[in-house]
Amino acid sequence: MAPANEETRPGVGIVHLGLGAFFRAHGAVYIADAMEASGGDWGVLGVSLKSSNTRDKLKPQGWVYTALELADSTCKTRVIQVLQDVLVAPENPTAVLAALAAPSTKIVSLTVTEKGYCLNSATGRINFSHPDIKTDLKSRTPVSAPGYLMRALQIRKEAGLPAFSVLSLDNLPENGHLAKSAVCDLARATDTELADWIEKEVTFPSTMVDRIVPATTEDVLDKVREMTGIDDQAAVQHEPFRQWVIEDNFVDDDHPDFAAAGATLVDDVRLFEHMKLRMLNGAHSALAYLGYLAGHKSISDTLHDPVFDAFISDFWDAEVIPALQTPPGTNLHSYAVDLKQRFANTAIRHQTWQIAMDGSQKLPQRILNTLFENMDSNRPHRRLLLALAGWMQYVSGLDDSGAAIDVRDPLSEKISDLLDGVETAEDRVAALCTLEEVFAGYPVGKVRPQLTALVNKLERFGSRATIKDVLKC
Ligand code: CS2
Repeated sequence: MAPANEETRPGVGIVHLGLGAFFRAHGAVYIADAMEASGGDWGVLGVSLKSSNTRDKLKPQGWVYTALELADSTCKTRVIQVLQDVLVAPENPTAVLAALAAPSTKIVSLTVTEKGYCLNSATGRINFSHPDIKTDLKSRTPVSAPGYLMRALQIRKEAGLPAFSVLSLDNLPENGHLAKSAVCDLARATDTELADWIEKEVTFPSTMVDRIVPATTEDVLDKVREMTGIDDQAAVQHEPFRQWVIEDNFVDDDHPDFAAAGATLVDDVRLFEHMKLRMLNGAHSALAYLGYLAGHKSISDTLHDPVFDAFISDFWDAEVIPALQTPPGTNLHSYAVDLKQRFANTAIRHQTWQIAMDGSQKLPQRILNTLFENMDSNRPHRRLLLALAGWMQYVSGLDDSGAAIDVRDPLSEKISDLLDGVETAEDRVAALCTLEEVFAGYPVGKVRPQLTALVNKLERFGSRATIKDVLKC
């Protein structure tokens, strides 16, 4: 692909940590639109914190790539040119720190996934026993995202440079506040003056991000080749829908013209985040676990199964919507109708195993908060319990046909140790309920008998039959 003309390239104003497909198909597209509408030096320097794969694919293409938009019966391509360079942190941490500390860097954005914040999920504070955090406390060469942010801010403070804004695009409730906790906790344990400076000078706007972006597959690369004649190894796929609600809280009010790109700037994103995390992501996780157990490969396959279609409408109407406050300008019932259409998009093959990954990091904000709020308020919560039982059955390692499941989760070792030699559904549920990282702070003991009954049914009769049973009552 042809790299953009040197003379028209914008300067770098944003450093992005975690250059996965989601950012390339969502945040980068908003930034491209904002620059097209209103200009500005908002070019992005991407940083991969772990592997060199993305850099290796993008480099020969001059950092330019194709975004493939897939709807049921139409598809479009668009060339995205906002990236100006890509660094691989473990190869050159000094260059990453220099980019973060550059006076031209106004925003550092993040898609490092839930586990990348290195937080203790029960407290929302940094996990000081995390191996990356232990390293970051000892060395000036960081490895974690909070470590890079803290060290870069230390360099900026020492050099008398202004702070930057930290913009999280991860699916976490109040992601800005969590990013702030991670960075400030680490700073406080390193240098209290730095921690005070960060608290005063750095802003951490929370954002709600939404676009379905499954991992790129060979089929996507083939489709792009067929449509454009270009062999683009770094192409990304996405659905037509996109949404970004951003807390309007930037250092010096300096940011791309996000509003011109269609994002919504608000004083408080919490209601939007709750709606999205609990309705979209909660349903995604429920469908991923229960659908996978039933043998469904993708979310659209799962939703085209009438049992799951009925289940998910009921899940929203009976248990999720009643626990939500409506964000301004939104109708939760229409939101559910639109979500179902988005999930049913047959051109998007969002794999159930992909969404099922990292469940220990996702369950609290997607399922558990709603479940235990409903229990507290005497509202129905059996469908949410079934989603949780689905996760328990999934991590136990066998699907409905008896095939082994490859469980990918930062706690997978701990989970398999807990389940080692455990025979009955009752004992499995009891063992999993001891996972502090997932259940601390939730009265999980109170739902253990119901959970056990559901896991038992899942094991004996399979996911579809158990859903039917839950829908009857
Ligand atoms: C999904 C999300 O992988 C997952 O866990 O639920 O990536 C989801 O597709 C996005 O949040 C949609 O905005």
